[in-house]
Amino acid sequence: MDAFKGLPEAKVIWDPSELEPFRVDESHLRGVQPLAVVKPHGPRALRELVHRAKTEGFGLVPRGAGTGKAGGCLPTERTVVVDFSEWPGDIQVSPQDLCLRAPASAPLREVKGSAEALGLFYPPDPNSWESCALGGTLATNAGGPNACKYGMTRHWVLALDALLEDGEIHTFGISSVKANAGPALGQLLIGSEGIFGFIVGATLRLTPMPREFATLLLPVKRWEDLLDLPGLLCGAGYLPSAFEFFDPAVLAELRAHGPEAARRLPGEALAILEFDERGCTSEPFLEGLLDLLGPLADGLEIASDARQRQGIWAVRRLTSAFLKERHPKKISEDIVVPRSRLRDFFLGLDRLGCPAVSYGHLGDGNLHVNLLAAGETDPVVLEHQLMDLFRLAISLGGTLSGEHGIGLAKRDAFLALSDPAQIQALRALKRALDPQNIFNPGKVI
Ligand code: 2HG
Ligand code: ZN
Repeated sequence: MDAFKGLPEAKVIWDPSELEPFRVDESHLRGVQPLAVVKPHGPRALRELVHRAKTEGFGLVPRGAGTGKAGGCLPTERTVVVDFSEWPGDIQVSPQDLCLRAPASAPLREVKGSAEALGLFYPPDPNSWESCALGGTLATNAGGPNACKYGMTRHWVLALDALLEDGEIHTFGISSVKANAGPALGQLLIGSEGIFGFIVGATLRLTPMPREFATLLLPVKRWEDLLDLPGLLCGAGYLPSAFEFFDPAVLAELRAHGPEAARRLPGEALAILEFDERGCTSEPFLEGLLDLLGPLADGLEIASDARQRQGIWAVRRLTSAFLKERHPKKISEDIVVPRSRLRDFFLGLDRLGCPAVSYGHLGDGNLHVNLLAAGETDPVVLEHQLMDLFRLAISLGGTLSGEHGIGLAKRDAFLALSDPAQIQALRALKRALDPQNIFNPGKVI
């Protein structure tokens, strides 16, 4: 491939058999074969790639660790995958500035670990946190259980280094929470899935590491009883750092076929609640909580040590992979509704007759609604089921993606269901920032 000959500071892969792994991520989709995969090792490679993309007319698709759930890093027609796994740079923590600098290639696990080693906390915790790369979490604005209290990735970014269409890396933001000189352009790049430019590094905000955890298993007999709880707790000043749930179908499947630890899970449905503020294991705190829960507190179990806490989280963390293994062709969505509309959402889902099972982040209304039989469903029927699901979430003041993003998987639905003025504005931005449409073409908008 002439277009890639003599590319400086880069490793280039174009042997078709070696390109195969780059056609998949953690979504149910498969990309086309890319022209090549380039692993840049420095800014010269990116400058040259942008130049060649413009002159030879191919697109550039960014890739982190390939753990995305919406197909954002999958190659489309006439594209080159830019794999940032070998992008250079170290993780540097500044306790004085309560921040951390890291390259896009840094594994999120190491980012969180470097902060923790100095008693500091970087909260974003997508389910893939042990295998994903920081760059991917920035491009997709990743979430996770802790978003319930701490917010999303975008709430923890102070500054960004990003490749723009001039082929250069530019920095947006500074190492302080206060930076108000004009609109925050860096925020536009976070969660944009690489359509405006590629994030190559970031300065992240940190906070002191919580040291006390109250981790609770809350089994219920009637699963609807869980649905008002997130709102009730928040309204009463109890903000959990995580509030996860399994509906009866998911819990039954975990119990019947899951690992040993899952077989002991109690209840017809189950919530995992965690608090992490100082004093959350004290009697007054827990008594207040029990009062609030009333009769629901009857089966409550409190993890008594770190091992038990880890055991509970291990089951929650494997749920996605476990269901995928049992239902390889399932489709998993990640709609959101405001906490106060959770009951209305599940009533609506029943009314639609949607054959779905659910688990996920009840505390912030972000639900992983799974269509287990998607593979055996007539594609036209499936399409209707998904659109009905998205419409229901939107009609309740929610949205079609809480944390996984749009990518390829939800592009059509996003275009069909969004305010046309918003899509027009996004397209105008795309034209302004990437007039030749070289950055992740065919994604999101
Ligand atoms: C989780 O919360 C992840 O487990 C994955 O966001 C959910 O597979 C899924 O849909
Ligand atoms: Zn999730």
